[in-house]
Amino acid sequence: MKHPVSTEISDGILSVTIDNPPVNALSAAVRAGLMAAREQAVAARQVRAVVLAAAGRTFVAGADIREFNAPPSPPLLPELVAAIEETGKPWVALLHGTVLGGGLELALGCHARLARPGTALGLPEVRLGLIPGAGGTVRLPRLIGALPALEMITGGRPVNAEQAQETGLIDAITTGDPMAEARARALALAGAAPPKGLIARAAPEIDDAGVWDKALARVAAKARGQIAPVEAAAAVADALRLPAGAALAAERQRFMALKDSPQSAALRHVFFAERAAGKMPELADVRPRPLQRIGIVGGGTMGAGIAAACLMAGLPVTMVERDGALARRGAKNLRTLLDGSLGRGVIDRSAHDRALAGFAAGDDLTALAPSDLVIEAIVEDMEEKAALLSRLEAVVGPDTVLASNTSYLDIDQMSDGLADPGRVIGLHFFSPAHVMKLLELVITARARDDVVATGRALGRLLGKIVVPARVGHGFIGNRIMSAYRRACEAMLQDGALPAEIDAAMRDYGYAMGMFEMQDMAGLDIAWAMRRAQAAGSAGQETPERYVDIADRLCEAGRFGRKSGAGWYRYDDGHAVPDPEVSAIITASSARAGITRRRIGAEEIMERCLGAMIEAGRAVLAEGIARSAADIDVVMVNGFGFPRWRGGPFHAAGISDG
Ligand code: 3H9
Repeated sequence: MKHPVSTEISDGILSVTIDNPPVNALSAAVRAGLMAAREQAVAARQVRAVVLAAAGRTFVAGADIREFNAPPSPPLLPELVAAIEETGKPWVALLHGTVLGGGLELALGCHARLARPGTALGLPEVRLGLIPGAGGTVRLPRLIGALPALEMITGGRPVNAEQAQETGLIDAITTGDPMAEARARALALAGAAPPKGLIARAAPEIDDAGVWDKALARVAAKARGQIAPVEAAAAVADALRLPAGAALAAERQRFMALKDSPQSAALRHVFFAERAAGKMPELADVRPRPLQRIGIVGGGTMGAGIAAACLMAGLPVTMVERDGALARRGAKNLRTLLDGSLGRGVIDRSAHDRALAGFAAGDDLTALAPSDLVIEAIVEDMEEKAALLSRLEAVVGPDTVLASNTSYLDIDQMSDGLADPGRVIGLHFFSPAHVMKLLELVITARARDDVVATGRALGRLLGKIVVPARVGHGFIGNRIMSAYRRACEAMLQDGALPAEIDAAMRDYGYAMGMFEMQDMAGLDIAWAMRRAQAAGSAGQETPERYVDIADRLCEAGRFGRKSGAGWYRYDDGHAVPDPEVSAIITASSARAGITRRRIGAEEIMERCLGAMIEAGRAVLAEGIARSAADIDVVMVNGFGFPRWRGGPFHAAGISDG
């Protein structure tokens, strides 16, 4: 096998190239190769300076996460970085792609950093339940200052090349031939005196203790049960007050403890599960159909959200509504979403304007004729959707893929009346569709492989995490969500109150409890669906235990936040427990003949998780989901399950084995 690190000496410069696809992770072999290159730089008298670069799509994207399940093998990364720093000859890192984690720490061991345009740099370790473990918390503050370093290390968000240049993280962005510029910089640094590394610098002073304390408090408040961000902040604080050597040792200790923590194991599980989700070996040799123009029917929240997602990914969209007024409303909805994305800095002005320029809305279905893929996002009604698919089939070309965004309905039944049901798939987006990363790709019974591949290709173009599912009421996520919603409502009838269940879920790590979330989303749609189900139109099994509390709430006009009251009352926008709701709940218990009892937080979460696992097992047994890991990905990315708990199956200690 080719060695992942190669070297070449010319004109006094040792060029070191890392070539370890796909992302040049710092495996043991790469570390050994770099250590050997460092020895070569020391030993070879003609070498005056070193340029470190990487082949392929990126500079080093971090330590090799796959190695984290075993004890590290030498040379260790902190030792390598220190050795590079103390070579006695300057190293210049030439960066491109995503310079992350151990990759950035490696660059911080060098004596100068140049980045090609478009490079992103970050220390995302907290997202894996870790902190930088190779000197990042000690060197970065010495380079860019205490507060910017705290933000990068505890937030985990990468910065772009321009921001990196502003803070001094990189010395320059290359403008011409990057390698020539890096070589010139290396020779310029090669002088009589050995170059000083960042570790030799004094730690920065904190200018304003009040601001610093507030920043630390913000990290703790945002962590919501996660250890890594708090540990990361503590490591940066250590770096400011301890001698460098002691701070490095303290960082390493923290890193090693976190590496073996359940939180990091859970986050690493989700990292790999997300990447495995979209892998569909059966499609390995299947070419997706072209995707140049997307059609969307329906301009409500979902239709507009999907349109925004497509437009922001550079795909032109034609939206069709039932009449001109609705089309104008759809266009307005879309504009609001794009403006919001501009306001949040997700897109810049030119991307915003390009997105708008690629958009058309109207009330004529024939405008969808040139579309490569049409997504219906109309009202959740089988007959209406089935009729729409038939009308679409008459309008579009023979190769156009038709997709339904239904959340629950049987798409096989929906496409029964089509001449070519093999062109139909489900693309189940989550609201807001331009923000949420999850996409359930529903593979209908008759879908052709290239149609499925096209759905997956669209998901990837939109930057979604694509999880394949089969047809079944509520597919993966909503089926499981319904089960634990029922479990929560059963607990209300057994003795708990909404605020107790919500608090237990928040303590577990959810941003919001079940009932706060329902109030936010509105209770009326689910109510209408339950009534439709009761009337038999959705053809779904009835749960064994029906709890009527939500129905009573809706009958009392309590539809959630938007109506000023739901599971809570809203005073000045704040959720307040409402005695009226407690009365509705206790009356329901009495009607069901249940003696109410106190249900503790632990039991609440046990019953929630138990319901998720039971429904998840059914979803697996019926072949609707491929794996427990896929279910974990769905619940984390679509339903607020705390990522650092790894998803319900990981949390319950169940793996695909
Ligand atoms: C760290 O550095 C600790 C140090 O501080 C201290 C050490 C002592 N290792 O995401 P993609 C694989 S912690 C191993 O689909 P993209 C990935 O599994 C690390 N494998 O591509 C996939 O494999 P496969 C800090 C890795 O273009 C393939 O590469 N760094 C690693 O959408 C392609 O990945 C991070 O947390 C890795 N570090 O995104 C960065 N990274 O093809 C984590 C990726 O078999 N990585 N793979 O499924 C990322 O954020 C994204 O992968 C990246 C590329 C942005 C780099």
